[in-house]
Amino acid sequence: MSTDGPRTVITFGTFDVFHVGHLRVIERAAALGDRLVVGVSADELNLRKKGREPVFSQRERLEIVAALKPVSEVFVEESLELKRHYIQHYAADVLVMGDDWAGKFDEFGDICEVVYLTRTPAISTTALIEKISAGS
Ligand code: C2G
Repeated sequence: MSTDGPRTVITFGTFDVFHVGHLRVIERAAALGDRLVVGVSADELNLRKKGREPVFSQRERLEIVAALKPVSEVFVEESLELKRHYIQHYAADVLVMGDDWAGKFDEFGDICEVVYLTRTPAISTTALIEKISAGS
């Protein structure tokens, strides 16, 4: 956590089948500081935690997120258990997550501000995959 200088915001996500809900959380996270760092979850982490491979590979997901105007830096999030390490490594002042994670990261309140943003309603990667698969 830094007292002066640019305010760094960090957020994490899979950002698979990138959609407007992802864009909005990134834009709103960036607005909370001067520099936004995004941890994009590794393919291996997804397989372990969600039991399926993302549609887009981590290399592609990183490339998409890195190209967004509000994003200053991206890195691969190798493990959910490394959050404290990542927050400290990037000297983040604020951790932002969507409110599907509400309360889950309060333990990091000792090293940064923790903010949960309301999810964009009615859109998700899972729903998109289902819709595309159904061909409707
Ligand atoms: N999001 C949102 N609105 C939606 C869908 C997603 O605001 N309609 C937000 C989520 O709350 C999250 C971010 O977009 O903050 C990325 O969502 P996912 O790709 O689903 O990320 P997730 O798999 O939840 O992250 O350390 C966390 C891990 O990296 C996993």
